[in-house]
Amino acid sequence: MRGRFITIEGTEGVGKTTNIEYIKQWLDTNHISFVSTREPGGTPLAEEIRELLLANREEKVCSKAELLMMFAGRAQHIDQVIEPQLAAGNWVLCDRFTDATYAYQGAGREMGNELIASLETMVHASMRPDLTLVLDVPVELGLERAGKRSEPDRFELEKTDFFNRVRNAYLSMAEQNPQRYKIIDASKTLEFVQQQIAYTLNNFLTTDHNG
Ligand code: Z5A
Repeated sequence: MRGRFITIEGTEGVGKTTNIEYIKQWLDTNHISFVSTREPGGTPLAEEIRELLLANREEKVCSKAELLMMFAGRAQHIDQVIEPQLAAGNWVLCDRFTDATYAYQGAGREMGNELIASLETMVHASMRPDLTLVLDVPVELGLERAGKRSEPDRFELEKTDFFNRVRNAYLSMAEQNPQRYKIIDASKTLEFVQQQIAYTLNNFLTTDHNG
């Protein structure tokens, strides 16, 4: 049986990295074999593209170049990791996927959805995540949390307006497809956030996952 594809999304500092560790424990507890991966990145080549994308540089990166690099890395990641793992029956847990492109490039960079949809079709046809957890916090709180952690990368230097467009895009995608997207209120304590995640995953396992 094909594995399940779970993605985790949200704006800066919402707690994806922190909660992925919790989801990995949940998968282990449920004896589900899985790989944990991320975008941009996930293979040696795609990780090199990630470095190019995140580096602060004097040259302005044009939005189309950024978009194409996202999808170049994604094509490699799907070919080398995501698709073979799902086909082998393993679950794939991915920190960000194409929804991030709709949110950051489509809404954040104001590129719109049309170009992204055509690249999405080219790169992964009708393949979509089975479940997407959208960790949601007010932008200011996420930036405050992220700011305590490390030097800002090229994306983290964006203004609050940019991240509000990103956040609204995630909320709008979730509203349009509540079957796949589950919004987690990540502004609460970590304990409460993880209770919400466990509830969502347990539901997914018993209702959506027929294996
Ligand atoms: N990007 C894009 O533009 N287009 C695309 O298609 C894709 C990506 C795929 C890199 O992503 C960048 O790529 C990203 C979007 C763009 N933009 N940026 N920046 P990334 O996922 O690698 O990086 P990130 O979004 O910056 O993630 P992050 O900053 O690592 O945040 P996080 O993983 O969501 O948060 P965290 O490290 O788990 O938590 C942040 C801090 O908050 C940390 O100190 C935690 O201990 C604390 N925390 C977490 N949860 C809580 C709670 N509940 N209470 C209190 N404190 C908490």
